[in-house]
Amino acid sequence: APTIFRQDYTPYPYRLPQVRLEFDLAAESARVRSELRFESAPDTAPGAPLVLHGEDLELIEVRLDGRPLSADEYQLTDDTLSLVPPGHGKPFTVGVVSLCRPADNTSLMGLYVSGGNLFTQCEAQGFRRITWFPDRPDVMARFEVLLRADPAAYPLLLSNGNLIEQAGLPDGRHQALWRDPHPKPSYLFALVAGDFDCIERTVTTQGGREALLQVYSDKGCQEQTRWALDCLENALRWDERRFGLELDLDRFMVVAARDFNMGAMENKGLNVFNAAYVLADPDTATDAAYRGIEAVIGHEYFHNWTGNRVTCRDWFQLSLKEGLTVFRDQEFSADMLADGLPPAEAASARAVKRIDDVHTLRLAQFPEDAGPMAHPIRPDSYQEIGNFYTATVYEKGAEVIRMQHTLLGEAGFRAGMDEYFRRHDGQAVTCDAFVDAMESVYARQHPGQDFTIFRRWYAQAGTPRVRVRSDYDAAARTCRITLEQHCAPAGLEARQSPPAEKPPLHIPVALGLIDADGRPMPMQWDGEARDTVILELRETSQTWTLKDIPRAPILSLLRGFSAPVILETDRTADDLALLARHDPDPFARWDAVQETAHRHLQACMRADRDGSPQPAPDTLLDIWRTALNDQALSPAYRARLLALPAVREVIDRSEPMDPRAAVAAWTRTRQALGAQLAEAWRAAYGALADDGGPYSPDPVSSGRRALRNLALDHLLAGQAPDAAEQALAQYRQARNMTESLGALNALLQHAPQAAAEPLADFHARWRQDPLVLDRWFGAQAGAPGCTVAGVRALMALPDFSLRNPNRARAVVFRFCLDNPGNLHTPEGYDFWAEQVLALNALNPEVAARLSRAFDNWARHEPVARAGMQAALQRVLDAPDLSRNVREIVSKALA
Ligand code: BAL
Ligand code: ZN
Repeated sequence: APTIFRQDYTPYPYRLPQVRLEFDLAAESARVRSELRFESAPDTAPGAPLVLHGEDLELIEVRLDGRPLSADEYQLTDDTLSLVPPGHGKPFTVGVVSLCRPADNTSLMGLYVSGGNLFTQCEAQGFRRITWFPDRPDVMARFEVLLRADPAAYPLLLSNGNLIEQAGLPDGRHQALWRDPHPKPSYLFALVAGDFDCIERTVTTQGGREALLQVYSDKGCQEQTRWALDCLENALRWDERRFGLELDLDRFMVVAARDFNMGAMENKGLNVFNAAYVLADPDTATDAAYRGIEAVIGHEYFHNWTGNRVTCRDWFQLSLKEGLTVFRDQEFSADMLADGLPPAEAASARAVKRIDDVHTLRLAQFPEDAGPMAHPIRPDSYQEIGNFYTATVYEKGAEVIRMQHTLLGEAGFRAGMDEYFRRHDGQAVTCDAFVDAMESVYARQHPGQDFTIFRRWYAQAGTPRVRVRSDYDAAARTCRITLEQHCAPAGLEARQSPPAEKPPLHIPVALGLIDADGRPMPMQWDGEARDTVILELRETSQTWTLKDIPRAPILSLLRGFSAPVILETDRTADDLALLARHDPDPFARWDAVQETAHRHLQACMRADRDGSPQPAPDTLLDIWRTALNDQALSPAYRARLLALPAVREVIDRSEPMDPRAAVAAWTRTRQALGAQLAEAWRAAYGALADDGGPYSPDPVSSGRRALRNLALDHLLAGQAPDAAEQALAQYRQARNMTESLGALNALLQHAPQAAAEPLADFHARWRQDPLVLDRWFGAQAGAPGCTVAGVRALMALPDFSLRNPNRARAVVFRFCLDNPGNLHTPEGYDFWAEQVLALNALNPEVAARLSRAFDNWARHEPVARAGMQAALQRVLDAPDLSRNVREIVSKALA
């Protein structure tokens, strides 16, 4: 497949102010008639060729200004339709009639069938599977859309914008005309046709506009959409409050689809959602699912400004909207968690969200940045843009926005956002346009300084490492702190010869000091005493001297995770233990516990390898015991402090990566933490019992459930005598899905023989509910007792289908990502290759995601490395490989 380069961008030669589309919809075949009204762009040479994109379409007719064109008046390739417009420089109209086949579309890109209804997914390049079009984000048009269909099969006909009219037709069908007042690129187009339940609410925006909010779902699911509607209104209010951004539509619709490749899609005024991010009630959704819905509803809603009103010039700029919108949804979730709590508890609630987000970044993005697919948040090239909806573009992109927030402060960031919209509302722009707006504020705040160095975050791949040295001078009462940065060539950078130059980045490092008794030590900074200061590292190495420091300090570094970097420090185990008990910054405190756990786990793996005795987890035990018993800490926060790093993180840290050794070390450590703290776990389990009130997903009660489930898990891990009975009792008495699933998971992890009965009960109870059944599948596929034979048995069940992405994720992905002990076997490698190829034939986007599981094969120990390499080669050698999968595996093997 050809590689597309960011540097090759050229503007589209025509403007497209107005588009009219007519759809004759049926599942087998949809006929689309388009009328595209073009104008020459300012620099267009007369008669410049007009190129439209199309994929898997049957072309019926092409017209130019109403005149049908003969086949020799246009050129058709596999994916383009080109013609030479009249050279008179005046507006002209191109009309195309074509057919697509929704029922045959298993890729879930373009127009497809799900649960008997019709949906579209157009980002990034799905619109070209619907009709011939300049399918690129910098071509923005006003859309008028007429939908016609059989009212029995498709009683509801939805598209973007406002419903203008609806009527019956003489042939028994009906039609609906929609007009979107806002110009938009084709990737934001949507149509939905089918039979749905709907709940709705009218709200008045800050500026006095009445808007109708609606949530559509499968028949019978209405009661499960109330939380989503509440979240939507909360998102609308939050964006008004925090950013002064108002809904610009009379109507905002969310529709749940059972089959969806991603989480959701921000189509203008008609968001289409994976049902997993819409449907929730206490019986069927966990606390985490409630929070996930809030985050995704917020995310898509916030795109209405950051993405839709100001969109991307080209797909290399994806992080312009995604990094920024992830940052916004993270802040929304944090504010919702903290809402109404007293200040100290609010800070802890926000920290819990920050911890979860950083955990995700380390789990998904750090390995990406260390592998063959590493790319800057603004990539320079791609073969298939669908492969670049990555943790780097999204999560690291959000960190890059967050650093700008840190450097500017809340008020400065808000001023930068205001400036961004003032300059670019209604435009398709680059990441630089955003940084320019932020820089204009920063330069006012810091005369003589700019973001020249900061911009390198958009251009460099790889996770930077920051080495920290400190030197206390008791006589002078000074502490010198030296920060040194380094970022190894990553991804394509590493393949350049000579390797790419990587000049230093602008890295904000939040620093606090505590003394040997755990007390904060304020620092003199800008003429005032501060507990936390931001060191702005801009050079390869820089030193700061802190004055009036009365005692030797212990450094609390990267507070709040102020930059997406890896720290290298000479902090001792004692320093970390002190921070783990006393750091007033809740993020840094959690990180000190994580670092202590990591050090222990790596020591266990080393001991295994050397055949020496296993180290005792004494320090970790002490820290955990203190945290577990510390009633001053919220249960939600304690649940984070007491979570071991995920096995995948432990694998990622080992050199060479050794999955089976990491699983062994992790399992033994959890067992020890369970057994040796059994009394404390039992006390916590008892104290955190449900108070019998009605279910609420609020942070306090969900925090209690999280810690209680963790206690149960550790009691079982430590083989406490009555733990399995306790889990069975919890399952039987559960009053919500968080409790049921907590019990089921704990049993499957540690006492699988006792899990048979609740598993059968769960299946009998929930087999009609696809999202809950996904939980049943997922819990089993991720359990240590699930071998390749086990996962194949799950796939042989009649409830299993590879065509439904959620089900594929629950079983195949869950096994390949969360069951390293069983994946890393010869049968596991065969299984992975087989599933990548099976998915490749159905759904290239989903297949490509699974193919990423072996990204870091070359960093593994020899046996795993050879097995993964052979499996990758088997995939690469297979016929009919999609562009998506080919890009991933060929880069992995390059
Ligand atoms: N734009 C694709 C889905 C999302 O990030 O919201
Ligand atoms: Zn997004």
